[in-house]
Amino acid sequence: MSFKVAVVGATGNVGREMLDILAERAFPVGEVVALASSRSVGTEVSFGDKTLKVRALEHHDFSDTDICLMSAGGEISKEWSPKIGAQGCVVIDNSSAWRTHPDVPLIVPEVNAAAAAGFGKMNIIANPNCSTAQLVVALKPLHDRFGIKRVVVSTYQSVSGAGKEGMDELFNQTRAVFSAGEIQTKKFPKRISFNLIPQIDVFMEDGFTKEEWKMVVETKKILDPKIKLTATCVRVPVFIGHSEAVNIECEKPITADEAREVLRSAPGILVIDKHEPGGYITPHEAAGEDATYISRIREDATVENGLAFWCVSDNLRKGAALNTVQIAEVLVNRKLIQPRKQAA
Ligand code: 11C
Repeated sequence: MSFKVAVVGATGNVGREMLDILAERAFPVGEVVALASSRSVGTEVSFGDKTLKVRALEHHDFSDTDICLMSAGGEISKEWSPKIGAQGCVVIDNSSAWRTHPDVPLIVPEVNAAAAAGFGKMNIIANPNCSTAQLVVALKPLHDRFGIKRVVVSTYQSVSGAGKEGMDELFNQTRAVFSAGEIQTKKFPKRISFNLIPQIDVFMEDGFTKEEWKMVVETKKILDPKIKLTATCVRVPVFIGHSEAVNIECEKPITADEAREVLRSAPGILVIDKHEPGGYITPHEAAGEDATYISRIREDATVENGLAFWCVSDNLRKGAALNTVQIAEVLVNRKLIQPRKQAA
């Protein structure tokens, strides 16, 4: 059994990762179509050992495409995902456009795979924000065992979360520092090279940023609406890999050893936690990997049943492309979709 899969936004950071991950994980594809806006038509992208020529989204007929992996930004998704879904193709969307819609499941397969079955009203499934995805992978096993009441999280987010322009800005500013050139600031609100910025996305009325708000509402939708969460999201001069310092308060007593054991046997997680210099994971080591890494696990005695830990993952993979492909795997493995056109 094989599926026709379209990747929209195929020339972007995440779109290219989606193609790589489909090939790496041997997703059962009969045909893969790389799509983007008309200005990228003809650009070549890799899919395993093949090269695909990018075609125009607006000219693609989705009536025999089974799955569309969409990573083209919120505005394109708002316009196109419902149209593609109406043609019977299931859209797995990486943007924030549909995440809070009541008829759209928001899925992290290690946490709430069963909810994917609810895609039928719109044929759209949403992929969460990168900073939420790795957090809920870590919280889920702890919540199941100890009942998390409150989470305080501070993020250290890489520039690739802001796309290729964000990566270029860090590179160009760093080069300018060493060559006494002019530091130009375009993508980020302040200089990012040799600096950090306590603002990701726009400010909301209550003083939190939209990135911080997303972490709250998405964690509630994916994991448990009763969990209280407060976040401070910070951009750091790292190319790939988001890091998070997490404090949780639980209903039941929790020890660091118990938490380590629970996390070690949970899907998608690798615990690297030696109490010695370097005995933890940094974003540099997580880049290019699939796991969510947990380190620095320790009891937090300042609150009842408290625990602190450090959580790192590749934001382009688990935070975006990998999670999207894993959702497609859930659809196939749970037989929630069938190929519309049988291979000859
Ligand atoms: C960042 N987390 O690091 C953002 C990027 O809602 O999918 C992803 C935004 C989103 O800038």
